[in-house]
Order: sequence, then C-alpha cells, then structure tokens
Amino acid sequence: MHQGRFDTLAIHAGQSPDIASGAVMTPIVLSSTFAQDGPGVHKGYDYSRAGNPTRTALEGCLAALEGASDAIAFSSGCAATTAILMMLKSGDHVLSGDDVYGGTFRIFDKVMKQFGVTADLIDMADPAKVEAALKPNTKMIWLETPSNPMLKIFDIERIAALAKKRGILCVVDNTFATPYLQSPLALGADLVVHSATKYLNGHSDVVGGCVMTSNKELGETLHFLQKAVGSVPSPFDCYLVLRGLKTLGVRMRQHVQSARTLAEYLEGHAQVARVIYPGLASHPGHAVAQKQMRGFGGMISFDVKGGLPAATKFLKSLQVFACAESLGGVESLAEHPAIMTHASLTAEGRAALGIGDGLLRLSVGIEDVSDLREDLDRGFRAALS
Ligand code: P1T
Repeated sequence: MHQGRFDTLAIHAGQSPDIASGAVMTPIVLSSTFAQDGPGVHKGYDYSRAGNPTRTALEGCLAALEGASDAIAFSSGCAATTAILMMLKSGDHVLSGDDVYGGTFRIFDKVMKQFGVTADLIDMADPAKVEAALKPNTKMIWLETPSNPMLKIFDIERIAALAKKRGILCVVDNTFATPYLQSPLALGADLVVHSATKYLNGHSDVVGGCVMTSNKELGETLHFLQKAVGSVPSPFDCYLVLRGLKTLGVRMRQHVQSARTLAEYLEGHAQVARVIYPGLASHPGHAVAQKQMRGFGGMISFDVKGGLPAATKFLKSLQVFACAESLGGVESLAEHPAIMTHASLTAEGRAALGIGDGLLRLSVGIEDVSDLREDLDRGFRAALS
C-alpha cells in the first residue's frame, strides 16, 4: 500500500503481507543468495548486496515518506554521503553550507580531496552569497538544514532554484528535520540524504543511511553505486529501521513539543548565554524555518556561562540525559560538540562557526518533559558549584 497520509505511509508503505506465509510484519530475509530457476532467471533477487527483500521494503517506505520515486539504503549516513559524492569526477567542486556534521566535513576534507574533488564551505543564510561563491566547476551544492550543531537554516527553495538554473545538483541533508517536518524534494532539491541512525530509526540501535530522489537517472546511478561499492545495510538493520519508521510521526510530534518547552526554559535561564532553536523568534533563520518546515525539530544548542569547566560539570551531573554523541532517539542525549561530534574541524573552523567551549547540544527525547527540565536544573546547579 502506497497511499495515504504521512502516518499511514510510515506504517504501510513498501510493505504487504508476506506471500508465502501471510506474515503481516516484513520478514527478515537473511539469505545472502537466492536460488535461480536457471542462469539469470530469478524472482528479482540474485545476491543480497545487489538487492534484498527486507531492504526493498525499507526503501519503499523511505521513498514514500520523502515523496520520492527512489530510496537507496546504505550502511551509515556517511556511506550515503560518500555514495552521492562518488557521482562527481576529479576536478569537480562542491559548495557546501559551512555548518555540517563533523564526519561530513571529514569526507570533504580527507577523502574526496584525494580524488580531486574540492569543497568550499560557506554560510548559506544569504542565498546571494551562494551565487557569488559558485565556480565554473561547481557541480553540487550541499546543505544541511537545520545544520549540525548550530541549527542554521538555509532557504532550500531559493538555493535549489539557483542550482537548477546552472545545472548544479542540490543535495539536502534532512537528518535533523526528517521527512515529517521538511520535504526538500518538493522544494526543488535533487537529492535528500539522511543518517537513518537518528530520527528515522529513532531508537539508537542501528547505524544506517539513505538517499532519496525523484530523478530516475540519479536513482539508477545511486542503486548502481550501492551495489558496486557495497556499503549496504544488513537485513536485520533494515528491519529495525522499518519498525522505527512506523512511529516517526508520533515521535516527532513529541520531540518538537518538548524541545520548544525546553528552549523557552533555557532562553529564560540566567546561566545561559545563548539559546539556538529555530522555533524561537530570536533565531535568525526563524522566518525561513517557518516557511519551509512543518515544525522546528527536537534539537537545541546553547552556550552555558562559564565555558568548558561549567559545560563539563553540567554534562557529568545529568541523570536523564546521557552524555553521548548521536541524536534522534527516544532517549535524551546531551553532548559537547567541540570535543565530541565536531572534533574533526580545526579550532579556528569551530571558532568561526561559534562552536565554543561552552556550547552544548541537546537531542530532546520523548521522556516526560518535566523530568527533562529538572535534569537540566541539576546540570545548571552543578555548573555553578
Ligand atoms: O553516523 P552516520 O549514520 O554515518 O551519519 C552521519 C551524519 C550525517 N548527517 C548528519 C546531519 C549527522 O548528524 C550525521 C551523524 N551525526 C552524529 C553522529 C552526531 O552526533 O551529530
């Protein structure tokens, strides 16, 4: 079944009762290979790197949720990112938003460079700056919005339009927003990439990634790269993400509601120097977020007064939030981007973005929000001690 609204698609798209047994839940097909009636005569599957029924179900569901014709699943978000960049050739240039996940920066900086693909990272808050930074060899624009960890908001529609005018591919990392809150393909992007490790799976028990597109040619190329390069997810991981997706809408509604409550609490707190949450009127990207998102997400970044010593005491004292990398699970996480997720940037690079020693990033989970607020209170009391 591929019809219905978001919450219906999340539960049914790509899935139908198993023909052999009637099982309502998608079977985990662990087989690495498939019997053929004769050479090349088979039921659509020959070898699990090339295709696997559990992965097909997941890809069907992911495509439906993102409003795409194709979804291509990978073994991690970084594998999905790398597959997209492998469509480029030596000599090509990528123009990226300046605030991206540290691991994405590392792929640009340490991996693609070796193959002659260069990248410039700029603040894309002003689309005019994007236009000015394009080079004759720019083949791809890469934006993460909301970005990690500064939650910058970039105008997908305007940036995708100027990419289209020049035949440049526009890629949006939609990990922080999820397809529940933002639809980049409908806004003109060519490709959407996700770390499925985060909200899509939602339970912090899978590392996965995916790419979605409605461009048939790009879809075919990425399916080819998935098979040829081979960074495919296991059938078990596909099953877990498929299962997690069923509650994506329900989870996102609570993440958004609780994040707003905590962002407002933080904004009024004497020990907080700055709160970054796209839902606050004080956020410079608030108006664009309002235009292109259906909710402002579950991530908050803030500066605690007192720098690294205060930030460290804060994180060590938390009892509900775990001090851990990653995000998007039902459980709340807190982390220190400068030391943890964005250590791959240079100190100058972090300083230019405003990733200081007092910056903390929260992934607001779906526990009782009063317990979360009390936990932050505990952190602030510890930070003062
Ligand atoms: O970890 P992996 O599944 O490979 O996904 C990489 C990735 C891609 N894009 C964004 C926006 C991300 O946030 C990530 C991974 N991020 C973290 C692990 C983190 O804690 O920020």
